[in-house]
This record gives sequence, structure tokens and C-alpha cells, in this order.
Amino acid sequence: MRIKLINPNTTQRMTAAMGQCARTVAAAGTEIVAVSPTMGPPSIESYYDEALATPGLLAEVEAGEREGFDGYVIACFGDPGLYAARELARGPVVGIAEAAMHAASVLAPGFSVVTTLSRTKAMAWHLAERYGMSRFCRNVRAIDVAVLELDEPGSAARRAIVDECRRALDEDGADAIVLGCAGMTSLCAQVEDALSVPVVDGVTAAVKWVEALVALRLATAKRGDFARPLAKRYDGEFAHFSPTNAAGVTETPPPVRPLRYG
Ligand code: 5HY
Repeated sequence: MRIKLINPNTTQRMTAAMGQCARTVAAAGTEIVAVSPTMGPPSIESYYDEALATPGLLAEVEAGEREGFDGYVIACFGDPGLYAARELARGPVVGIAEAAMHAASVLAPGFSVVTTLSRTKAMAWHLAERYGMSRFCRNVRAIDVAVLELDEPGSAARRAIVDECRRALDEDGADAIVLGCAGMTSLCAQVEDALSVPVVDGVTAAVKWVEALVALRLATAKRGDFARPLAKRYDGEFAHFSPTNAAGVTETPPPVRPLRYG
């Protein structure tokens, strides 16, 4: 099977690191192709970044459909564009936050999320609520290290993550940790060794979830909310994002002419 792992930010070294971690857990016969959009933010650390990363992400999903991918991982902890991606894809689409939270929820009565910037903590709380994970999520913490500093040589990120995790275990009533950034995927084993509790990395959790669903021959329900978007012609810079119908045609309804009286 072929899984497309999409890092919605444009930083290739992060994409390569995620792809490498994903391949360490992928089953024999599962091909992982890790990509980033060519347009958009180099890191996603705000609602604005997330909004502007989504078009490039969706372009990669649409391309993946043409390329025949069996499933997709959205490798950013905000799970940007997840439901829109499910409208475009036939196979399963899993976000790393959703995967990590669900995995942690069956490993411990409660987990804490440790993410990068404090300003993105509310995003994680919103996702826990959306995914029905509020009863398991004990807290969302941040180390206030920028996403692109996580893997810098000599970065204090690993130590900061371990220290924040220790506070989570001591103060939050959490018995497991969810790493709240795709950029932490390479640090997961080191953090888990330091803590001796389950530390869940969403990148690898999402890969195995997609792999399991494809192996079960389960795909996205293409009716209701996740049916393909209605065909229509988009204007301006987004014209090439125009949704097409099954025949591949962008239909434009006839212009509504104003009623004339008298
Ligand atoms: C991520 N940003 O996983 C998120 C982390 C965050 O560029 N990749 C990013 O803080 O939401």
C-alpha cells in the first residue's frame, strides 16, 4: 500500500525527518511518501499560518488522488484541513493530533499534551473537544520553543520537553503524554526513555492507523459530509482549486438575472 504523509508546512528537513520516523514503523509492503506543499508557511504556529497552509495541503491530497495513494496522514498537530481533505480523498485521512489523542486514551486514564508555543494551546484543547477526548485530556502545556528550533543543533528542546512532561505527570494527574508537534517525532523515544510512561507521537500513530484501516479495506465514507465538494468555478488565484464533478467538469450555474417588473 502507499501512504502519503503530508507535512503542511514547507520545511523540507522536517518533512524528511517525519518520513524517516514513519518508515521505522511502517509494515513491509507499506510505502511512505513524505511531502510538503511548495507554497505556504515554513512553520504553523497560529490560526493564520494554519489557514494559509491549508490550500497547499489540499493540493497535495488532490495530487495524491491522481497518483493513486491509499491513504493520507496530515502531519501537523493542528490537523489543518482534515475534513476538507476527507472530502477529496477516497482512502482514509488521519490527523496526527486525532491519532495521538486516541492512542493515549486507551493507554492511560488521562494524558497531557506538550506542544511548542503557548499561543497554540487553545487549538489543542479545541481538537480534544472536537474528537471527544476532553474527558481524557488533563492539560495542554507548551515549552515555548518555536517549531523550527526543535531540531536545531544544541537545541534545549529535548530537555524542555522532558521537564514539561515531568510537571505534567506530577501536577496534571496525567499518566501518558501526547507530543503536540510533528517536529517532535524524532525525540519521542528519548523522551519516553526519560519518563517511563507512554509518550505518543502522532506521526507514527497516524501512520499505523491509516495502515490498519487500509489493510481492513476501510475507506472514507463518500456520502454526506465527506462526499466530494460540489462542482463550481472558483475565481481569481484559486481558479485551479475549482471542484469538479465525477465527469471532471467544473459546472457553473447560469447567472441569476434580476427580475424586471413593469
Ligand atoms: C506542527 N506546527 O506539528 C505544528 C505544531 C504546533 O509547523 N507543525 C507545525 O505547534 O501546532
